[in-house]
Amino acid sequence: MTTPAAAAAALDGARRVAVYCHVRPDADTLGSGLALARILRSRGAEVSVSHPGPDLPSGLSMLVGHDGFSDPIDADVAVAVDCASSERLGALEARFQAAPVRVVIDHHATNGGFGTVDLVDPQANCTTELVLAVADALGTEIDARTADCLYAGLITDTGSFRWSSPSGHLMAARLLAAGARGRDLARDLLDSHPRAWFAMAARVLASATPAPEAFRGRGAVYAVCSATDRGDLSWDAAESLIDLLRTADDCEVAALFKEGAPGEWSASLRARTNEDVSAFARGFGGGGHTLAAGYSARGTAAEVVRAFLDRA
Ligand SMILES: [Mn+2]
Repeated sequence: MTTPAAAAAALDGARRVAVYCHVRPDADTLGSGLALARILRSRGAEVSVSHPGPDLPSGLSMLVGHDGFSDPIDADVAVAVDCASSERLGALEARFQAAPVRVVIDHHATNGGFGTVDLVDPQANCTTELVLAVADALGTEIDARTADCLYAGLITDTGSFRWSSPSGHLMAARLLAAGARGRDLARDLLDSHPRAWFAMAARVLASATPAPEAFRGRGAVYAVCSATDRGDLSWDAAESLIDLLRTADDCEVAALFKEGAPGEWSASLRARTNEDVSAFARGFGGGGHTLAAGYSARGTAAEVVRAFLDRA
């Protein structure tokens, strides 16, 4: 795996750059993509930022501003941000792979590299930390709006600094000093829900079921958010529920099964101390971090839960 300087060298002088974010985009992938675009545009490049959808999660309007997202341009250099594997690019995967130079910027431990230049550092708190390192290697100043984008990935991926390394706190200080709107971003990204969310959250959390034998007796708790549970709420409405489920103090692992289109599920896994849920998720074709991982599954809720319990 390469250094920020090597990624910067691949981007230095590129005239047309297509930046790609991952499917079911979160604040880290979108903040990374938007920040990198601002950095490269300030150097005169033409840059597109794209994501495979479904659509933008809520709370990001402050970041998107006038910059926005578009279809990928034909580029000299393609960049994938926060994607643990090329499959995470969804419908945009082939488009990314067609670029002559492909830069991967990511912090997932399960990322084996799928670019011609792979900047993959599992020690990084978030992908935006690596984007900042690339900007520094390019010698580009971080303006206030770019700082917003970078800060968005940092607060969300560190659980509001609960599990940040020292470098994450230093990065936060630097971004806030550069003009990042920390309070507003925390409110929009972490502390905002439509009123209908409360009833949905109550239903899903009330369905939480313990599996004390799972993970060699360390215990798991799981809950299901079906498309019916979600109702008219947007696809990302259930994303934050895993942060409530994982507070169960008698279970090492928390699992949340979220239905997108009927029969299509994404599973979020969290471990409280040291169970390697990324290894578990890899068994289902997924990946992530040691204590936070996920995978996709198909079937009925009962089938998806049964498959999980059979291996847990
Ligand atoms: Mn991330």
